[in-house]
Amino acid sequence: MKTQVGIIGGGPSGLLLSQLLDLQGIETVVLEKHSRDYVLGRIRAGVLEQGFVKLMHEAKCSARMDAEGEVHDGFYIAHDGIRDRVDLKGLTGGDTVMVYGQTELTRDLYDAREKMGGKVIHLAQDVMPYDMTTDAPHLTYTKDGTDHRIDCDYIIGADGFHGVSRKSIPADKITEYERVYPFGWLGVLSRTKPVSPELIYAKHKRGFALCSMRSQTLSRYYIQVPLTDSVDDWSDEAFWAELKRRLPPDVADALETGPSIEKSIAPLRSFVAEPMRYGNLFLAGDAAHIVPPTGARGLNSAASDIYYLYHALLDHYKTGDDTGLEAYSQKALARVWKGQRFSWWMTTLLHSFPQNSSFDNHLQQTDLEYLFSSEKALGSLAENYVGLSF
Ligand code: RFL
Ligand code: PHB
Repeated sequence: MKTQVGIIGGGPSGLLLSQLLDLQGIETVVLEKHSRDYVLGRIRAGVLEQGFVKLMHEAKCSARMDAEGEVHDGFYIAHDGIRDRVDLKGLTGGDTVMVYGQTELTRDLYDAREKMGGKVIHLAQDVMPYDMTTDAPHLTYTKDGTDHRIDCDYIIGADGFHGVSRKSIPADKITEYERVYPFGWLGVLSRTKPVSPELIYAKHKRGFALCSMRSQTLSRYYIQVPLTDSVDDWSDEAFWAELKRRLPPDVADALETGPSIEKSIAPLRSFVAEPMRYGNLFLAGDAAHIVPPTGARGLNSAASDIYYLYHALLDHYKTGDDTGLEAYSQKALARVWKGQRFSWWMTTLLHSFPQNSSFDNHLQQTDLEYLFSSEKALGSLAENYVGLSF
């Protein structure tokens, strides 16, 4: 098989790029290791910034998101038994975020690809990129016991943190920066009414907690847990009891509980690989960088990669101009690092760190007091949360 752009990974990054390029008449093939149901079964992001929403419009698959997604003008930070509101709209002069689940967004992208007859190959095993430093790179994979080869102009590594793309770059050609946090997030999805119309990020000495949602009948809650915990250690009852302990009393009293329909633990990690290009292999999204979910930046950082890559490939195919491709890594990384800084800061501000000294804890508390005493500090938080411009 031959195509122009071979994409490894059928998550949001790979599907969005494929959809955008196809709309411009540029051929793509997406190779996804798992089944469609498996990909849609992963419960991940919930908050999208405006830049992402605009890209979904450009990709012509925003109808359901526009109808069912919720626009949020702000969120709360709970601490010391109270809630302080971050007025995103007021602080940024009109910017908001969209609450729409990654599962639904991925489903919309799959549907859009299917409608256009896009090639998305599921259950593609042992995908490998070859000859990335030549003008004729190719991909190989196995499906149903048969070996396949795809020749392409460019390969896009959009296969997430554990994918094969980044790992296929020689170690001396890539630098990795990493911070691993000594805790994870235990997440629960439940068919209950969200406790608050806006998200609540809660700082508590027992650990961080987050009240989020997917719709007015579907709630998503998280609590900080030690890395040594497993899902089996947490019955639904234990989860709800611990969540309540970490919320202000009025919020805890209003919390509607119910059986979990999904429960999982995600470790927290900051990670960046530089550069995001090796010859004609370009990395995008979680394949190149990971953030702790505290600032809701992960999927949104992927969106800016896709934006830069889409325009760079468009320039190449439409006008023969390669300056966008040459500048891709540098441009994408400049924004990625700002997302890293913000996610690290939000994580540091709101979590309980087992190794912290009393001095560290004082600084953390002061950081929070400063935040809610300064419009400028709040403005900076809001500007980053709604997403810096691409
Ligand atoms: P994905 O979604 O990991 O998709 C990669 C795809 O590649 C496939 N794959 C392969 N395919 C072929 N061959 C191989 N060798 C392959 N290896 C892997 C995988 O099966 C998969 O389908 O990466 P992508 O597309 O870059 O998207 C990134 C986002 O998924 C991620 O950044 C966000 O989910 C992060 N995130 C959040 N981001 C936000 O912007 N806002 C949020 O509110 C938010 N909340 C979250 C989050 C992530 C979380 N977890 C579980 C890590 C909340 C959580 C709990
Ligand atoms: C979510 O709803 O899953 C979610 C929301 C905000 C975050 C992280 C996760 O910062």
